[in-house]
Amino acid sequence: MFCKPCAGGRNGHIICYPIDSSLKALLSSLKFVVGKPNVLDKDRFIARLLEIIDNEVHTNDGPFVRELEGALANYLGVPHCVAVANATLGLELVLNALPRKGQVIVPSFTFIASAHAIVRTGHTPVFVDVDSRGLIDPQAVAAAVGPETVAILPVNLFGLVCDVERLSDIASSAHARLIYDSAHALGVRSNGKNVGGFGWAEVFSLHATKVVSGFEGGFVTTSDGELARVLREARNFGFDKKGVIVALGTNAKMSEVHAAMALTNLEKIDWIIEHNAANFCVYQSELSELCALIEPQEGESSNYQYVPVIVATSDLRDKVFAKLIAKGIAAKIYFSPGVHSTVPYIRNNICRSHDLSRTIDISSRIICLPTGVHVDASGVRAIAQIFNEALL
Ligand code: T4K
Repeated sequence: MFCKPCAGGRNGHIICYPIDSSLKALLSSLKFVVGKPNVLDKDRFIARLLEIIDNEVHTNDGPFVRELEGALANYLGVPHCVAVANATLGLELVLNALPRKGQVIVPSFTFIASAHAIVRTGHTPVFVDVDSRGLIDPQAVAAAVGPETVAILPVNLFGLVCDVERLSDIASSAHARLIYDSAHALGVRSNGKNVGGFGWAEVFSLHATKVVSGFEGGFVTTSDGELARVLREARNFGFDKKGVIVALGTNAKMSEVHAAMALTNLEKIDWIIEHNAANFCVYQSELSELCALIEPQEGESSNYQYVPVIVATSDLRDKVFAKLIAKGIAAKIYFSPGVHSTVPYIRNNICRSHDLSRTIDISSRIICLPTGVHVDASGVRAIAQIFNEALL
């Protein structure tokens, strides 16, 4: 038994679950796992791998990276797609491209990377609260914008979509850039429009746990050609097309192996989303009325890669989590605590200036249940049964 200080649990709270230091050992001991990678065509990936070896181009804007960028731009209907090593670096590159340093408004209820990227690029995060589904609250954003605001960074959490219209209006009147953290939202649509086409830029993750895995990886979409050029230079140490150093760049390039994996899985995205959607329907019908599944709203279509559920109290949430783990079901507590109350933010006094009561409440009661290609309807029923029993 390994006690992990709160990847899952309230601030300062400790939950014990059977984790070995090796992920392999963990996975073999568990039946259903939040974040188990979706991989559907191993042969096609291996064929591409052999091609990479024969090509002798392993990285540095190779043919698979270009093919992936083209395929993603086409799938999302966006003019520019820039592949990067991961979404965290994608966020950093976009934030570095802002015309000046200042405040960036961000929800506290998010993965830590959304906020770290802001701080690591010399900006100051201003944490605001979320709505009842855990998405940034536009009213809170409107109250928080000011002369120091350089950007608003909403998060399309769990493959749900923020209120893009209101956020766009607020950003334009505040002369602030709108940068979406869409790490969870590949394949998601809002009122017929693909996520990827909103704001100044959107940043997606291709991490192993996401709907489309590239092992690791990410990409930025934008309709701003100048931003796309800056990002391409910045991901490659600051070299321009002619090989001249024109910027203080970094190494955020995607390798050919990562691109080949992402491309192979992207070819199956429709199938994966249909499968996740079917699992979600079973969760909807099987989960007890004593909890609330966070669902897409009318006009929204999710990729259903996350199954977030709000439980009545934090004690009950912890009880359900422990019971699931004991039964070999690796649920996850995404996200707790809110970023504003994690150690580095408290230590550096970047905590809370605005009301974050919904963040505190949701993060103490949320739990995410397994889905993905390794879970089918009978698996969902088994998970729901254990979940429901633990609620009683
Ligand atoms: N913005 C948002 C809103 C995000 O959620 C994220 C990342 C980012 C930005 C940054 O994206 P990247 O820079 O990563 O591209 C995981 C992921 O590491 C992270 O990518 C993700 N969000 C976050 C929500 O989840 P952890 O700490 O939960 O990772 P870990 O290792 O516990 O894995 C989660 C589960 O997945 C486990 O139950 C085991 C399973 N798993 C994981 C891996 C890596 C597997 O079965 N196989 C695997 O290879 O953060």
